[in-house]
Amino acid sequence: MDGRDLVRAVKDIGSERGRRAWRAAWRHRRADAVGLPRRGAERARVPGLLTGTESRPGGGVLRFARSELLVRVMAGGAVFWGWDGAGPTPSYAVVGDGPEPDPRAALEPDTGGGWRVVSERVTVAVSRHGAVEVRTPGGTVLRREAPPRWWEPVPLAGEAAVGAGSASGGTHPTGGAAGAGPGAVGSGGRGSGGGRWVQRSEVAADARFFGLGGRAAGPRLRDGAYRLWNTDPKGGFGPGVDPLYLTMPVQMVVADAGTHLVFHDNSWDGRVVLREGEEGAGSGADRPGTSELRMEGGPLRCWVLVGTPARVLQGWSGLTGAAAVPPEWALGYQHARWGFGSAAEVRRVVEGYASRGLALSAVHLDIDHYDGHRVFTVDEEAFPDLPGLAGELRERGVRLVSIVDPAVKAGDAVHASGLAVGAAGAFVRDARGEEVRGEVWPGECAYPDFTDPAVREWWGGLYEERLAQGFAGFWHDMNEPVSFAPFGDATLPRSARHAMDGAGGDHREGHNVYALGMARAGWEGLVRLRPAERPFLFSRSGWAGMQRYGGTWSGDVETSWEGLRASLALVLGLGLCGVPYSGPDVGGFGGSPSPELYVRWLQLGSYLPLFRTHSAIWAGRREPWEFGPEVARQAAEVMAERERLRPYFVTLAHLARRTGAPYVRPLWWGATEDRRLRDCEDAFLLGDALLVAPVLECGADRRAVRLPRGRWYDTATGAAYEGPGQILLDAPQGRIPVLARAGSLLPVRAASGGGVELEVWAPARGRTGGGVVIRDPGPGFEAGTVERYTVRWAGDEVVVETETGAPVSGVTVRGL
Ligand code: NBV
Repeated sequence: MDGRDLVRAVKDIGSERGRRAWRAAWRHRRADAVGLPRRGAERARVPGLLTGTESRPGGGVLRFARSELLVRVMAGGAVFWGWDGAGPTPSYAVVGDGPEPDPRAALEPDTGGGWRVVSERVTVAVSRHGAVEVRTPGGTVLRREAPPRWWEPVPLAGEAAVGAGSASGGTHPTGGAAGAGPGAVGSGGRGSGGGRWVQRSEVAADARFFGLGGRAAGPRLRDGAYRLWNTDPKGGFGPGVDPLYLTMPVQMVVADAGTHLVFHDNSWDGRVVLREGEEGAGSGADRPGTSELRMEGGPLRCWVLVGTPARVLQGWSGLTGAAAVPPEWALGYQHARWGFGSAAEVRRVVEGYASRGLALSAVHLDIDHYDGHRVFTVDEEAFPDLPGLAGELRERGVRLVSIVDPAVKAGDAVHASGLAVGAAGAFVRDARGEEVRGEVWPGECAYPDFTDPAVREWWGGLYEERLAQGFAGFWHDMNEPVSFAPFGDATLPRSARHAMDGAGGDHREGHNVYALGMARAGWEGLVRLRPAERPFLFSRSGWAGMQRYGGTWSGDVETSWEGLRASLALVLGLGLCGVPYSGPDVGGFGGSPSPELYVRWLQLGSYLPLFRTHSAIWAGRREPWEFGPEVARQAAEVMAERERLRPYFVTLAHLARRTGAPYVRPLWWGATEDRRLRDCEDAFLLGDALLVAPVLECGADRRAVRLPRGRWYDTATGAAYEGPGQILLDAPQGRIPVLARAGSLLPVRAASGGGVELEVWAPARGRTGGGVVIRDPGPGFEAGTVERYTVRWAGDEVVVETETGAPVSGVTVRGL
């Protein structure tokens, strides 16, 4: 117990809930004491020298004295390698059976006694000691992974040297072939035991790291240690807090020589220590950047994608699945609150927006609308006719969204229905077969095992009750998963058992994919229940591949200027990990923002995919009119502009699904060669057309904006600026600087009526431009049609044409 734990513990013991949390934490500690393998004497191992090779489709297997390595280049250019039997599947991240091997790629000898696989986009070279290099087709090294190191138990007297024991020196509870190497996993990943391993990599001295899921300290991940263990930080977070709810072993690395994404497909607890390199360090030689990944177990298997950021993310979405497109209404402004308290208060707030002409798309009900905080119930006294309320709101164009917590109160009806699932019931059990109980809002709770397909099916069916109550969207919370704990880890015991989709495993492996399974259960259930509608689902926790089922949000970001900055870092970082739809609690979760901070947050939030105000039950209000008339006026402008841009958000949502490109992109997206952009963290691109430069400093009334190459128009004044370079723009409280790229075209909502019209920003003279538009194809799963337009000068006029050269009229041309 550290100092923080102690303070927490003393505070908690005073209440009934606190006492129960104490008991739960002790139970968890005891469960682990008996259920987890003990770590005995271990020794560090490396693969040793290369002894032989064998060709396989897309590459081959390389045998070393103590290990073997499978290298495979896939059609489309993704590269996979796995140690000691680790194959690409089964995997919680990769869709289906994964891509096919590239038939043209073959293992061939490399210099220095190593071997390589050459493909159109990338070369992978393996040294005779087991170092793996990823090179561009031109031969530049993007990443060099040193031979891995792993720890295996020192065999007890009388035991065979390899494969006889687990990390404990005894039989591993998962039955995996622990001790045989870093990826000793039997069938290739799931259900593996395996010991600890470490993988050290080098990247170019100029490289910058991004990603690793949602990190408050990003988007550029500076020197430091980043843990891979989904965690509720408790009490809100600012930039110094790590890890948060949603971690992923996914790194995007940007360097002069090229961009690559690396994914270590392993859901166990781990730590990544990053150190940026330095050019001309010490004696003038470059010091490379380093990334050291230490995992507590699980397979050592890795994917690498190389190319431009757009290409890399396209490959990533091919590998891990296309992003769900939110329904059109989920791209509008949404209002959440923990503590509406009654249907009357919901009506009052909705009326407040309507009477001021402020567009409101959805209202989110938090756990206070449940009966006794129990999931899939309604407090009938406070919300006597929820379907009626939902219908009434729906007529005003406002959808109702429900929070859904995974923990089920022990003994209630949902619990009873879960107990009837399969032979053993739906809930996570400990190593002795007892149901694991934790303490959450409703009291003592059980936890559905979302790694069991039968449990997912049962859980998905429960959304029928929510749909019947009139809810149109779902907000998954507390799914790290959380069990309140005055000390130790506020989650399930690590020894708790999970089905792991048939492979069997424990919470050390199941923890990070728990929320991913919950998202899948919810998504698949909703698709079954309402086959004609795309579900709206977003989840606090998750893992690689979660975009298939929806998005995420910041969680309890603190109400402060640091919290505001962290909100942007999260959205950018998640987008680079393939999760394009997210956004913060506008105003921060737990406090009362000053009017200035509130407006700045609203301005930023209005350019992010999920645009939602939210706050804790104890926190100040978030309705714009609560901050005085000036803020109300400024907020009205912000919200009107979001409405105007809604068709653009629709296009971006569909493009994210088709191409993997996030709506919100770092400034270096199309210009990775500009090093200053790599370090620029206070602005972003929204699609191809807009550059948004939010004000993130208290008291600022202007700000510096770094521009990528090309001409940019200040959308407020129409003034043109030439990039690359830095400009200074006025940004009084009522204004967020937004620039439009010359030549860009974007769909906007027509001023009159709800139609869509095209807005074009004049190309520089002698240049052309263009853009794509995808209109909302309705609430179902239709892909929508891609309309392509070109923009060019014809004499003194800017003309817009369709793909077939037909002129398009009624376009607003700006920047002339
Ligand atoms: O359900 C209450 C809150 C919710 O409002 C918030 O958005 C979540 O991140 N929830 C966390 C649980 C309690 C937080 C103290």
